[in-house]
This record gives sequence, C-alpha cells and structure tokens, in this order.
Amino acid sequence: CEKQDGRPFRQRLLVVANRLPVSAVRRGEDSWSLEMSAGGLVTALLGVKGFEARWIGWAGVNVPDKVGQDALTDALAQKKCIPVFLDEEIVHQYYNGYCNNILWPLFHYLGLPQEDRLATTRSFQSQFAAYKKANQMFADVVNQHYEEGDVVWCHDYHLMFLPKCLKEYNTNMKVGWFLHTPFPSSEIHRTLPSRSELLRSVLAADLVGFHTYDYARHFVSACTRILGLEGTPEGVEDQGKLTRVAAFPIGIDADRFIRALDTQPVQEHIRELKERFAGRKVMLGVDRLDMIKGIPQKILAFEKFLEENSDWHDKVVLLQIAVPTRTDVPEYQKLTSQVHEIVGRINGRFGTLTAVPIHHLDRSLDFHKLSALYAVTDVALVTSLRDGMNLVSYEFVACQDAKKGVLILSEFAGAAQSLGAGAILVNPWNITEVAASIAQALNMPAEEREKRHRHNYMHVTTHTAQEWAETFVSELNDTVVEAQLRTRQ
Ligand code: ADQ
Repeated sequence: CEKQDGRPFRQRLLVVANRLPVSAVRRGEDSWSLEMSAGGLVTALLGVKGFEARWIGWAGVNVPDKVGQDALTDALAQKKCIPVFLDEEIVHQYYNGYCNNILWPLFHYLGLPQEDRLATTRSFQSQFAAYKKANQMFADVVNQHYEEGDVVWCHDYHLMFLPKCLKEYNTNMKVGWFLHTPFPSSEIHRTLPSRSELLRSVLAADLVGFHTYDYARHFVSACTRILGLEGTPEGVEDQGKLTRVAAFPIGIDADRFIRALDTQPVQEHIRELKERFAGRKVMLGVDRLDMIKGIPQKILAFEKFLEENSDWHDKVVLLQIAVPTRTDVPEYQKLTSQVHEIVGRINGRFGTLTAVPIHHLDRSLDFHKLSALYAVTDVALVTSLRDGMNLVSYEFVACQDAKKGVLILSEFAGAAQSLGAGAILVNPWNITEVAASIAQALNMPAEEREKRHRHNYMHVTTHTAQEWAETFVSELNDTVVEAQLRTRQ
C-alpha cells in the first residue's frame, strides 16, 4: 500500500528493550557522544523489510538534570532512539535487583537467592515494586510516542510487566513480547513469589514468543497450572481471549561474518593467529563471564582431557575469551576468581617454559578479531548450563566454511535444537563426557567434519536474524487481524 505522496507505506515498529543499542558518554552540560553497538538484535531489526524501527529503552546512564536529558533525547533522536530515564535507585532495585538477581538466575534454573526465598522479605517486595514502576515508566514513553497502526515489540525478562501496562493505555495497541532467555519448567516458575502477576501481565500481549518450542510449552504449562487457564495448540485462552504463544528461534546476520572473512584486517589477524599457534590445534570458548555459561565446567573438562591424553599436551591450546559482566555483583566476582584459579592451576600442571595449554582473556574482542578467531578454530566449546539460544555457536559455524571445525555444544542451550545434528551434544555437568567429546572432536575424520558442518552451515545461513524478526512481526500483525475477525463473528 502507498502513502498519498506515492512513497511506499512503512509500518512503524517500536522496539522496546531494557537497553538502547547505543553507549552514551556525556561530553558537557548539554552535549553527548553516542556510539551505536552492533549487537545481533540491532542488525536483525535494521534488516526488517517494510518497517521503520524506533528503539525505546534506557541509555545505561544516570542523567538527573533536565538540560542533560533534553540534550541526550535530541542526540538519540538522530539514531532513531528514544530514551527512558531511570534514576540510580530504580536501576539498583529493578535492574540489578529484580532482573539480574531474581529473574535471570531463576529462568536459568539456578533458583532464587537465599535471602529472598520468602515472599515477605522486604528486599523482594521492594525490588518487585521497582520492577513494576520501571516497566510503567517504559510504558509511559511508549504511549507518548505511539501512533495508530504501530507495532510494539517488547523484549526480554526485564519487561514482563510491560504488555499489561501498554494494554491499559490502549487495548488496540499491537503488542508482542519475546523472551531471549529460557522459560523454565512450571515447577521452577511456581517458586517465584510474583509468579501469577508476571504471567498475567505477559498474557496481555497479543503474541508471546520464545526461542524454542520447549520454552513455549513451559510457559503454557505455567499458565494452566498456576493460573488455571486453558492451554490450546495456539496459545493460552482466558475467558475467550486468546494470547498466541509460539517459538521463533533467533538467528544471526551470517553474511556479515562471511563477508568479513575476506577483508584485509580479518585476513591479517588470521595470518597472525595461524603463525602464533602453528603446530597446535585451536580450541575456542567465547562467553560473557556469567554462571550460566559453564566456564569452570568447560575448563575442568579440558583438564580431564589433558590428564587422559598425554600425547596431545603440546599439540592443543584452549583460548577462552570471557567478557566480564555485572562486575559489581559478588557472585560474579567470585566466579572470575574461581576461573582464574582453575586456569592457573592447569597451566602450572601442563604448561612448559614455552607454552601454556589455556589462554584466558577477561575481555571483549572487536568484530574483526573475533571473526578471525572463529575462522582459525578447530573445535569450539559451548558448555552453557542453560542458554536461551547461544549465538556464539552460530557465529562460529558461519566462519567455518573453509576449515569445517567441530562444534561441541551443551544440550541445555536453545541452539542444541537447531545445530544438534551437526554438533557433538554434551551434558556440561558431565566432565568425563565433555573430555571424551574433546578427544572425539580433535580426532574426527575430515569426511565426518564436512558432513556435520554442512548441516549447521545450511541452518545458520538460512535461518537469519532478519528472517526471525520479519516472521515475528508479520505473525504479530496476523494475530491481531485474526483476533479482530473472531470478535466480529
Ligand atoms: P547472551 O547471553 O549475551 O545473549 P549469546 O547468544 O551467546 O549470549 O550472545 C553473545 C553475543 O556477545 C555474541 O554475539 C558474541 O559474539 C558476543 N560476545 C560474547 N563474548 C564476547 C567476547 N569475549 N568478545 C566479543 N564479543 C563477545 C542472550 C541470551 C542468549 C540468546 C541471546 C539472543 O542469554 O541465550 O542467544 O540473548 O537472544
């Protein structure tokens, strides 16, 4: 369809996520410098055809003064971003507290924190109150910018209360919600003191999406068992109102990685890495330093492999790149020390004067270096204890068309559902099994590697981030139209 001036009509897509895809640094009272971060979600949404995307979210900085807020709002407008301003106390209670201390561990089967086990504890209640308040602030900003016909797509566990707030403003708003983490078994979800309120808020959306069919099924079970509602093949029904629930497995922008491999800087890094690790097989782990990624388990499995395979001692190296996250949280600090201690012990045990078996970097790598590392890797190790999808496994596969390396992948990552036929699937808690898979991967005949790689490469290059976003948004439009037709009948 066309606008009156003849230009094609582009539906507006309001993407609401906790963080805007920019980092903002204040340069003066009324000046800001912004850098767009090229995460998967940004690339996915930039590529969605036929839509004009606007981002709504927190810019990650505390801006208490009006002058600073106005200046940041203007600067962000150039990047099609709209800020939600959250003060320090709200960020502490909502983001550090309820989101990262309660929902994140619970959704990854790590349970609730000890001191918050009782629903009546003050900290739990105040954190949940802050969570609802923050979600209401997001809703206020969405509502201010909403125009009839817009599609509103809410993202992740930070914003489970948002669909309800939005529908209270306007029942006709098209609202979708997508969860990037696993949704746990209903037996886990039911331990959450605010379990019912959160489920009901999410159900206010028209379409609810998850990475895998299993997560969608867990969500529907939670609604039937905890709320007593009816689960149907389409979703969840409450007094005649259907909320559609479905799986939308995310992908990556595979072409971006494939194209990068031919560029001069990446070729240069590849050459350096090949020289540096000549004569040794390269194993790679790339993770945020988070408990859910199973980094200690991975390194212990590598130690077991070295114990059992002395002929490999100076022929293999494990590069573990771990970006620190949530560094102010004591559990994450403890995890960092634990990983450093294990790495030190193993390097002391198996290192020589000239080489160590593990290189562990506590930092993020830029896109070119990361692509080069993926390309020179013989075996990638993804040992998440739970992971919504895990995009690192996809990125590795995209960069491996020349080498055809092996992916060892946790069966508890969503990616196991899509890359399971090509990867060696493991239970990351079973260190003996992971050690044996390392031996299997390093010794795998070329023909088998080729066959496994072909399967995964086909998947990664066809199920892209762009396709994921387009499918979700068009399904959301269809869901709303179908609901309108049903009410008219
Ligand atoms: P994450 O938990 O962040 O995402 P993942 O899907 O693996 O996990 O994505 C991580 C991204 O960060 C990748 O694009 C990767 O390249 C990058 N990254 C990680 N470590 C890095 C490093 N050291 N240097 C540079 N880049 C690094 C959440 C969920 C996942 C889900 C995604 C998308 O937890 O399960 O797959 O969202 O929905």
